[in-house]
Amino acid sequence: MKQALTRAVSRSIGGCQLTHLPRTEIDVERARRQHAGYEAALERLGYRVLRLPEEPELPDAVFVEDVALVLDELAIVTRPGAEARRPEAASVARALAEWLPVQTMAGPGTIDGGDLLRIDRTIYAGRSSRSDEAGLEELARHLAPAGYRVVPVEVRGCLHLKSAVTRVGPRELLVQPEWVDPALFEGMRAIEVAPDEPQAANALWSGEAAIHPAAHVATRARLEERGISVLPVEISEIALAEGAVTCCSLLVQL
Ligand code: CIR
Repeated sequence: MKQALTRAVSRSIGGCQLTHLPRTEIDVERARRQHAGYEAALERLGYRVLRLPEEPELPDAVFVEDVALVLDELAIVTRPGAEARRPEAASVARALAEWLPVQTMAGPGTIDGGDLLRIDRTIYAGRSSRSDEAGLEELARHLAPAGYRVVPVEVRGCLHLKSAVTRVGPRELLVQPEWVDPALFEGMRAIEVAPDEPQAANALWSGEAAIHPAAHVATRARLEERGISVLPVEISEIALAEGAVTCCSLLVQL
């Protein structure tokens, strides 16, 4: 069974962490409608969606991807780089523990799940303003016994590794080459985002199709030309909080 874990948009999302965007007003009800559309897209791809209740005091809690890495045999609960986001982790850990063994990072290092890109048994880990060397080392210690290797990757100019690159096929990556070097990903073919859509590299691939922000039409055309089926979702309001499509769910294969 394919399970997706999400969390309702917080009424306080307007107070979210921002790194590369100026603060603008976020319409909570519109963000919630868009989030429901995103969950409907997950359901169309065969996922059963479990939505955790809203965390009214945690503005970024909708971005559940950042607090865990879910693999086939275990989940690692991360220690997010932004201190204000650390209280998001406990409730996600409890939900994941219903499905698979959970290990929790002890620190002092930090990792945001948005910096972790899994390709088979390799976890590419972005060194970013959120994920540091000690965090990457601790992650590697948790994952080595299960047979995963952690490969550090330099990213520049964006929040997370998965702002710059995501998987969109068995051997295909969607890449923003200004933010990460596509040559770092062994055995993978890069599809570049359209030049006038720098934010378009974040897609959520299910194995059959990719959920992708509706606004990035030129990049969508590039994906479709390569035979990748795309499910466009409207996430303009969520994007104002520097969120995209991978960050709003954790996918569990049961
Ligand atoms: C943050 O800066 O932490 C949130 N406002 C956005 C997090 C987006 N997460 C992701 O792309 N994995």
